[in-house]
Amino acid sequence: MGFGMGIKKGPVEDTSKVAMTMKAFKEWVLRNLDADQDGKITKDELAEVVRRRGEWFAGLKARKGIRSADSNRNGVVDDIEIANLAEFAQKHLGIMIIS
Ligand SMILES: [Ca+2]
Ligand SMILES: [Ca+2]
Repeated sequence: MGFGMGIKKGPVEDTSKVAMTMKAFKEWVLRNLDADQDGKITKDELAEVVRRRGEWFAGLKARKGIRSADSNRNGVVDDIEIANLAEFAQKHLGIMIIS
């Protein structure tokens, strides 16, 4: 077992990737990212979870993540857009989506 999964900066609590299905991922997002439980993920909610993982530039990364996932351009990731966060989650949240 080595460190072949990419370079991590800063204090990282858990470097292992958690594998989950897309369905489980959506539930995870709503449970862990949606702090105010309104079914939408805002930039601040996304930034908070990135920050908690010890990544730098959490706000910046969150803004980029929201922008790429926000298909209907209303500034937040809606329930139906959560699947679009999969790539972000694999990059920044240590999650691996399996189908
Ligand atoms: Ca929310
Ligand atoms: Ca949206």
